[in-house]
Amino acid sequence: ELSSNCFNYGAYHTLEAIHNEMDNIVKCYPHLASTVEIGHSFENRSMYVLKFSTGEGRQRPAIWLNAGIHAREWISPATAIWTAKKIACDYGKDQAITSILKKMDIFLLPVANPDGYVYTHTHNRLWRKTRSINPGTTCIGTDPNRNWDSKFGEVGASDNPCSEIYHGAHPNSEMEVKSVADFIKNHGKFKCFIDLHNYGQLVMYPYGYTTEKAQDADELDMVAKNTAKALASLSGTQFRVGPIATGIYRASGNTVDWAYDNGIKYAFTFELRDTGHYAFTLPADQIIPTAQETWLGLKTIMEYVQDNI
Ligand code: PAY
Ligand code: ZN
Repeated sequence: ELSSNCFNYGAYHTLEAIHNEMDNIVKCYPHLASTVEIGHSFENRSMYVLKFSTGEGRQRPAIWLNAGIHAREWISPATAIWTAKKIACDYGKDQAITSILKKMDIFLLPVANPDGYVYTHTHNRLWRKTRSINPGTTCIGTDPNRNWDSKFGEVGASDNPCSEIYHGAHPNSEMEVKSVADFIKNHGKFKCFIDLHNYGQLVMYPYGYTTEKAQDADELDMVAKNTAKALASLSGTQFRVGPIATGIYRASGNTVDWAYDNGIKYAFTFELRDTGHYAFTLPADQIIPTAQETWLGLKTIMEYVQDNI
């Protein structure tokens, strides 16, 4: 059922193809799905979001699924677009997603860094950052996962525009980051934010900017452990669990720390397959298995959120 049209979910796609497939999903499921353009990138590409909602009028509590903030992490947008189709197909059939969508809306941004993503197709497969111009240097781009307004410019971010972890000139200097932050603040009812990266096989939660425990760390750790368990149940893929700062390294100004410090308690970041063998160039034959196992993890979090808000 996941290949009912010509889009091949088991292949990596260009930005244009992903945006087209988002439109197709809306055409096939007009009562469930719609698109929202939340802004534009530095090079004026669309920040294109799929909204899944069964509620009329009234603004429901919501979940944000974020993917492709790092350009080279291709498995992230590929998993996201598969997930979009899965949500659409399973609504009304699968009890869990049906009941989640009775209470909450889901917003999914498959390519949060469209300029970088295009650049990985046209110039450099391993580009990570945005493509914004930095005054006074020929080095291009900011790390959008260091550009959020949460302990901006502290540990684990660089003030050197040539660095892969350059934090940018100021918080939200990247239009891509600002678009998401503004949309979420204006909406006001987001309860969950999940950011998809690779690689490493980890389910993490705040904080990245400090090794001090977040107030809800015990609860988030429990949810993350259940998420990793659900994920492994499909084909045994092992995910480690912990806060970002100790699970991987310290990273200030990151996405989910910002979400958490802005009242979105259920903030998680996934590092999808693998553990480093193929790393960013995960073969396409792993897209569907990765998306399928990730889906079990995402559903675990979303069901928990539904029951606890
Ligand atoms: O997922 O937010 C997170 C943790 C911090 C990530 C970061 O921005 O540095 C971790 C890296 C990522 O997915 O971007 C890990 C990968 C393997 C990398 O590029 O080092
Ligand atoms: Zn990343």
